Amino acid sequence: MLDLSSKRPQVMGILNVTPDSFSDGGHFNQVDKALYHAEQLIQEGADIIDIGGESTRPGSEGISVQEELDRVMLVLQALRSRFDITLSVDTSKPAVMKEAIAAKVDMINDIYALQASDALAVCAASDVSICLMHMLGEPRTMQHQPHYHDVVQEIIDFFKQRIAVCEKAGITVDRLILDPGFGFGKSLEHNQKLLKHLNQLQVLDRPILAGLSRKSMIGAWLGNKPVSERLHGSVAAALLAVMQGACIVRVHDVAATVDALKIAQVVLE
Ligand code: 9MG
Repeated sequence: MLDLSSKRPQVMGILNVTPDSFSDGGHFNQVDKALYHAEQLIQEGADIIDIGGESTRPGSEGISVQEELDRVMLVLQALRSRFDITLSVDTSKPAVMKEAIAAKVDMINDIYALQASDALAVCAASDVSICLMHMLGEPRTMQHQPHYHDVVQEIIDFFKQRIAVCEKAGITVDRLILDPGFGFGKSLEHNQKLLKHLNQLQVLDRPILAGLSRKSMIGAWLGNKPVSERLHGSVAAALLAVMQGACIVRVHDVAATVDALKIAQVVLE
């Protein structure tokens, strides 16, 4: 389970282990490349590493259980044996959750908030922390005209319901971390409203995780900048999320985010 007793916000470094994540002309195998990247994230000050084998980008198609296990498990096992760091696996598949839990993962990060059948049972039989994320629809179609009457309130209602379902399944509330799912079935306006009013999620009395790093809304808010030019905007968004009560920020650019959060801590303490 995650230790969130530190007053400092935690930085979760993103470790994508999808085939397109590392391109080096084929000099190293995928596991070595992932380990090298993880080591960099740790040196830059990451508190948590989030390992993901399946793309969740808008429009992306899913992969099979076996494919995801092949991508994630060797990396998870190697990281567990080499580094003393909190490890999370980003998955929605109960079979992957089960294997990751057996390999001593600390947290399951589920963009489907344990809605796959068996996901609740698999997590209930363990003591890992669980990040429940809100998403409207599924990655393939989620950006097709998402609609809410009140995006913040509807996300709060969704979490109230998911927390009740988790508790009924035997998952104690102290294991839950909540994430409003920036960019997951949300328009630019929804994302803006959500970031501005993120502190309202504190009514749920659970730690909040926010992931805005390099996402398309950052590019749009900067006047349509490509992914390669979204660093500064991503850092600003992470800082805003923390100032609105987020305890964990999920980011690609760990060093820059850690520095920005240190400044906030010194000044706002
Ligand atoms: C896997 N993944 C991609 N974006 C994410 C986000 O914003 N939050 C969480 N929890 N997972 C994410």
